[in-house]
Amino acid sequence: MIVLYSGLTCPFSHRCRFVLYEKGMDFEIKDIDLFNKPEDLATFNPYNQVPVLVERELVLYESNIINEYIDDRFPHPQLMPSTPSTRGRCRLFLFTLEKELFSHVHVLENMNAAKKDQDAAREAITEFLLRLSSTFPGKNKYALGNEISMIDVAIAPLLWRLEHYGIKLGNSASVVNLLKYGERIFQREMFLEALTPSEKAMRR
Ligand SMILES: N[C@@H](CCC(=O)N[C@@H](CS)C(=O)NCC(=O)O)C(=O)O
Repeated sequence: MIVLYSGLTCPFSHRCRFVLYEKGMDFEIKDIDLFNKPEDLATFNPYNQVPVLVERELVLYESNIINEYIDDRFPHPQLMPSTPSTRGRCRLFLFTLEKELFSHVHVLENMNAAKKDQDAAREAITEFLLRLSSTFPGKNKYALGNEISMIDVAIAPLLWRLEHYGIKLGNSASVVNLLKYGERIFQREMFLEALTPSEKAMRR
């Protein structure tokens, strides 16, 4: 059985929990207290971070890598696109999200980060989301069309946390469209199932 070592408020763990629930197979989630990490975490992940997936001999870390593995192993519903070129584009977009958004999310998740660094992170996330919203998701229901994909999974934990992080995007038409897209993901039964109590408390 798949075991996921997961943080109670970690946006990266949130991605993996969401995928596990969407796939509807058997798994176990081990809630990890990041202020009191179990010793075996560092033996699984040299960076001593969650999420970590363990399945028999296989140990994986990095949320997007874990999620691609789960998607390969349990193909329904398929979250990565099916052709080599669309898969390539999807991976490139996932990379852009890590570079432009989640590098700053790391700062907001770091309790010891200086206030000026946290403010700069908020500003960088706001700027990128405003730019992104002019084309994304456009008229699509989800990022790649009518079906949920790995891109929706990757960005949803950030959209869920906007208020929690103190990020205000305003109410231009494109922002409203982006936020409605977020709501569409949040309404999925498995998105709600995958939330921890601490994550549920992030939005009223
Ligand atoms: N790039 C990693 C980021 C994982 C990450 O930053 N995890 C944080 C919690 S949200 C963590 O374990 N922090 C504990 C630490 O760095 O000591 C991923 O996508 O999985």
